[in-house]
Amino acid sequence: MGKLCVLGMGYIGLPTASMFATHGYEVVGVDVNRRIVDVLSSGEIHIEEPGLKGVFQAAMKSGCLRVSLQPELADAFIIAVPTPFLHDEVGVTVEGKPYKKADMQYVVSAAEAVLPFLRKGNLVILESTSPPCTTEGLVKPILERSGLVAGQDFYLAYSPERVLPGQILKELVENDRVIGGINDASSMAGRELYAAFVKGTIVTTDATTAEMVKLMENTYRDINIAIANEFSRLANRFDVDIWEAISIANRHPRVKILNPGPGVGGHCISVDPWFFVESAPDLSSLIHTARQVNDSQPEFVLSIIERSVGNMQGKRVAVLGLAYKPDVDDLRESPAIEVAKCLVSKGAEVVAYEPFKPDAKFDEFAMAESVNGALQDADLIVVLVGHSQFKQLVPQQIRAASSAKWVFDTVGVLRGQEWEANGFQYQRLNQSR
Ligand code: SAJ
Repeated sequence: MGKLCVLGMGYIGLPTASMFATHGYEVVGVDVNRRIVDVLSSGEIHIEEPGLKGVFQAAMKSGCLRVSLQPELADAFIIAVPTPFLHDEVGVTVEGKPYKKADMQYVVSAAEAVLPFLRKGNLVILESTSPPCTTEGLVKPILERSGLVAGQDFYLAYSPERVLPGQILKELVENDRVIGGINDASSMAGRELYAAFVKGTIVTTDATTAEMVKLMENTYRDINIAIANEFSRLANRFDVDIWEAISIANRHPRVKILNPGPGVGGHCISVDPWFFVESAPDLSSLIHTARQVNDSQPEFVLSIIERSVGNMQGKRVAVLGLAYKPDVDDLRESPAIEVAKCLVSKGAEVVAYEPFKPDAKFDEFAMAESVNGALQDADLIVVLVGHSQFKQLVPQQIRAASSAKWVFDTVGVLRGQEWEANGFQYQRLNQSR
């Protein structure tokens, strides 16, 4: 056991720091955001994740976890900062197709923050999802500015986080863990560290393979969701209920089509495939196309709504759900927000309700504090996230609270017949009859 600095107190860094602290390590959780450091220091957490508060508070109470704006001397450093894409800079392929580029500034500044505290024998792990060759090509040269040689004087490895938001604590422990060292000694040092709490198999490889593995996992899922979304458009063209078609196709023993929806959001799957496209645009046309399909799904949802409702000008829309997926509070890259903005751009008046982030603010549309607040005077209801709470909506009660004519269920969570029995025109995504 020893002392650990975890840089980045977000969705990955905070649970990781808490787990190490409850498994015998002295941990300093570092974040550059003073508000986050203040909230954590007061014993509260700034993100919603089942079970996280309990583990974090146990770690703080035990005295093994502290939070700070600065790293300090330690045995190991884990970098778990965001790698979003640049919002105001795009690349263009030789065929003229635009692609998004990774914003590596947080990884660079985290590595630079470690630099003054790096000592012989230390271990540095990068967990942030990154384009191939980041550990060798970006992080290693920064750390070697210390005069120490990576792999010889200190250990360096890439170990991707692979946990599913909503199940982070369980998956941190149970998932297999990949450690990609820049040499064998670095992989071994990484394996020893994570063995503190990982019950899954710890697989060692080299750093660039580990980076590719992470990107391949999320890209694979993105492409599979893209084909589900494309099937939904085809089903719409051929007047087929996509949900029925998928459930029948999935009876084939080797077919498992995922769910179509309003698009792909979150900080991972909608971002990571771009790292391949950016690194090798000439080799990534399938990946690129899947991204474009998923990114344009909000417009498809809008077209479905317009087909039933007609001109959206002046229509009052109750939008239920803004998070990027069910039962999480994360709004990053959420397609639901894109759908809401598309509706506004067509002249609709949108009032949105997001139970996990009721205080979120948007320039384009208003937020309600409850389902009923959003429903007031609505002409149509659009369900954009399959939150458990929305599955429990009782159409009789909604009828009493609202004179809305249409209900669009883009995530297939409502029982359509009950809504129809209560006088709503109910439509699931793509269901055209
Ligand atoms: N989605 C669909 N249809 C589906 C499944 C998902 O439209 O059938 C949408 C969701 O609504 C959401 C998006 O895709 O908008 C992504 O959701 P997700 O649950 O598939 O994945 P994430 O982004 O929450 O977490 C993923 C996971 N990766 C894989 O499953 C390969 C997780 O294990 C990673 O650790 C995480 O990315 C990450 O941090 O990279």
